[in-house]
Amino acid sequence: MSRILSLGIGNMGAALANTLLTSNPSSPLTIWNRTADRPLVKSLTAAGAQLQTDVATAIAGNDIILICVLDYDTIYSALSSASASAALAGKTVVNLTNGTPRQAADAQAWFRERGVARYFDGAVMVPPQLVGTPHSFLLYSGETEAAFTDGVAAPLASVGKALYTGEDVASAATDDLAALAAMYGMFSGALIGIGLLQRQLAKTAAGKGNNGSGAAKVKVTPAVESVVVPVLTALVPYITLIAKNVDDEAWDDNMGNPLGMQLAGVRNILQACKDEGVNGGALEMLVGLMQKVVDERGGDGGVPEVSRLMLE
Ligand SMILES: NC(=O)c1ccc[n+]([C@@H]2O[C@H](COP(=O)([O-])OP(=O)(O)OC[C@H]3O[C@@H](n4cnc5c(N)ncnc54)[C@H](OP(=O)(O)O)[C@@H]3O)[C@@H](O)[C@H]2O)c1
Ligand SMILES: *[C@@H]1O[C@H](CO)[C@@H](O)[C@H](O)[C@H]1NC(C)=O
Ligand SMILES: CC(=O)N[C@H]1CO[C@H](CO)[C@@H](O)[C@@H]1O
Repeated sequence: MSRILSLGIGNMGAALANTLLTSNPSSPLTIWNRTADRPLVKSLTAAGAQLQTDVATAIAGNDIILICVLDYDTIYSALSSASASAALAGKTVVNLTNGTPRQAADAQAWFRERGVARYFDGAVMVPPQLVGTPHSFLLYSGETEAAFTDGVAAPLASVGKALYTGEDVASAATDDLAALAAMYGMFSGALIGIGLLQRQLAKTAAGKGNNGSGAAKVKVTPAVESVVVPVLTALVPYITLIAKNVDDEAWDDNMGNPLGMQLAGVRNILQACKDEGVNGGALEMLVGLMQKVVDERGGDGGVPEVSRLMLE
């Protein structure tokens, strides 16, 4: 049975540690934290986790070193001590800290120099409150799928459904950032939409004589719930069609939505933002790229061709 050490007891580290503890009460869990007197640390020790204040001793006594921190400079200096470095030899490190693909490759090299037997880089794809529930979902990459299945999949099964993304240690971070990029694009568009809704609702309220105080009371939730969310939900699968046309370089397939028509639509959003006093900056760059494709090839193609201009 693998003994697990959890390094980093913030919101996410505590959720991971808590799930490991409760799902397998017979197997001990060691935790290490940078800061004294964190309520999260105390609740874990109360639940049976063993707190180890010396990081080298903590590493030496365990097989799987699970890392989930926010900022890694000090953790590197803690792990760089001669005793901690020596203790790392032969261990399995699973790093669930969010980072860039390049940082994942650098971390792999750093841990390999210290004789770590296996280094996996991963990402938690849900917020802490969903860790350990049926919705929980994690990405892992590095080494081989067989090494992942043999050494890590079972001991960490309780924290969430695992997707092994590939032997390239950078692949989990890349997949994670691709999903987050899509999510933040959705958020930035939603914030523009909310701004337009607030402007219009405030005018409606003012027209009814609720001047001043009326503006503070406008509620965008009904329009977001009844219009914005259903439209977005229906369009999410469209991203797969975009991806397929990118893979096939099927630039002429407009999927029924020619770029020229879409460009006019996005220009309407930006014009409304100007008219009403809403910051539409997040969509300006997209309009510029769509216009460039239309200038080069006309307006009959599809949105996927914009991807050509994204690689700088
Ligand atoms: N929260 C989410 O919704 C979510 C979702 C998916 C992925 N993640 C990822 O999970 C990771 C952790 O996030 P979190 O929400 O747990 O953050 P958090 O609650 O702020 O916790 C940060 C943890 O990192 C430790 N830490 C920070 N700098 C350190 C250092 N230099 N040396 C040693 N320990 C250090 C903190 O220790 P101290 O207690 O000593 O400060 C704390 O244990 C991030 O990579 C994040 O992107 C979070
Ligand atoms: C863990 O992974 C992140 C993201 O790949 C990386 O930036 C960091 O340097 C790694 N190591 C530690 C100790 O956090
Ligand atoms: C290394 C370190 O600071 N460990 C602390 C972790 O939290 C516990 C309980 O809050 C402290 O007693 C440790 O000193």
